[in-house]
Amino acid sequence: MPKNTRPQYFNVPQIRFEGPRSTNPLAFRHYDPSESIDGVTLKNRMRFSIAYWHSFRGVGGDPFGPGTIRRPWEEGRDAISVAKRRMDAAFEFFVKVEAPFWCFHDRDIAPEGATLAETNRNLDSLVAHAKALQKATGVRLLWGTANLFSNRRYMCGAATNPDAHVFAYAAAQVKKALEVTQELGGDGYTFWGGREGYETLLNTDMKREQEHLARFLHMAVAYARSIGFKGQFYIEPKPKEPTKHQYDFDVASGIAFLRTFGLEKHLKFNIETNHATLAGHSFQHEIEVAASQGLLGSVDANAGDTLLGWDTDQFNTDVKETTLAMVSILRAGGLGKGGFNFDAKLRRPSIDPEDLFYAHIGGMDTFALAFKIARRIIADGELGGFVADRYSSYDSGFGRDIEKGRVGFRDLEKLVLSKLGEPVPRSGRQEYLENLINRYVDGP
Ligand code: XLS
Ligand code: NI
Ligand code: NI
Repeated sequence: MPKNTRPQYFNVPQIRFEGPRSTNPLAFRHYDPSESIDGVTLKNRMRFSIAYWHSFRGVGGDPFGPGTIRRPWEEGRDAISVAKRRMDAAFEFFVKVEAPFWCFHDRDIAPEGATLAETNRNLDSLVAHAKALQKATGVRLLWGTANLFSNRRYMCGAATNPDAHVFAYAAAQVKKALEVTQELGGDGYTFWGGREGYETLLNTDMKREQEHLARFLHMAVAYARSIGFKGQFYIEPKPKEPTKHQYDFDVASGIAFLRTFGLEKHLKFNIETNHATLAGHSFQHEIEVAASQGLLGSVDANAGDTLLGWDTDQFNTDVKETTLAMVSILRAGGLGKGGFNFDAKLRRPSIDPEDLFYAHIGGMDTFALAFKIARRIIADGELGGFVADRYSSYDSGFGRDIEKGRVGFRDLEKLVLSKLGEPVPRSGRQEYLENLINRYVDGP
């Protein structure tokens, strides 16, 4: 990456890889961006991305009080020049932590104006600024998206709003967001449900709302293709929050939704760890469900808190959780045009600019280490071999006939009565396998 010649906003040096023994808190221990593994550098393999909304718009506010985080570049009266300075700071950060990608919502980067036309003009001026910064630094856009949930007009949803006027407004907003994503060379575009869900069925026509959401997605895909956008579309499931019941509850219900409305050819899943756990699933479970249908797309790399029932969006430092997820990701052939986007935020008392560095260094190191461990687990073959052996009765004979649909209940009854008799139970060896995983996680 070319040297950043702009004014420096962070009093932190370029973060370097120093190896697992390093005790420098401002160094990578596992993420060596230039390390080539299986012919691909870690930088190109992990495709780490910084989420603009959390790291450059989040100020630590919660329902009990306003933000605690104050950044020097936020001072000033002219919203557009503040937005530009903020973006300069953001790109300095991306370069310093060697993140090759970023992600943003339209409204993260530019303020809304009094009319949609004015809002679009504001966005255009920040997109021009972003384009120059991308060119100067080599940082690219992993995916774009639109904020269809903060403004009051979207209080009852965007595509699922009972008022067609709001649907139309959201369509106009997403049209522009797609153009902007295309302009910045984005590799993808994400639809997270936002307020697409409901609080009470007393005032909701659920069937109609779901049909409207599907119609909206078809329109978005058609428009994007018409302007030559070749990126991947993602749907990001979440079971609850902000609405009590979100329509994209989890990957399984998302698959049913996509298939019902003929959208499965156009969208894959962007899976967020914290959304998985809020839905009562593990991160790995959601990845497996998507991968089993060839619909694994990208990852919002964060973690929830098992003791709290909301979307805490923390940086993930759990090597075991990420390793298991990574095993499933690698077996599925990786993320393709997707990446690991740190949709994660600092805790409210983590108010210093350095905290942004510690947070991302920890997240990057954890996922890079998980990748290396998962790769060894797969290469050694013991785990995979165990599972293959467990299902081997389906590889030949009547087991194969079952899988191929060559036998029915009559044949199988005959077989059991005449030949097979009582099955011999075999241990599932869960504890043995848990120890096996620990050997990799704790081991050299
Ligand atoms: C919120 C979502 C959101 C999406 C992008 O819970 O995770 O941040 O990733 O709109
Ligand atoms: Ni997310
Ligand atoms: Ni989240």
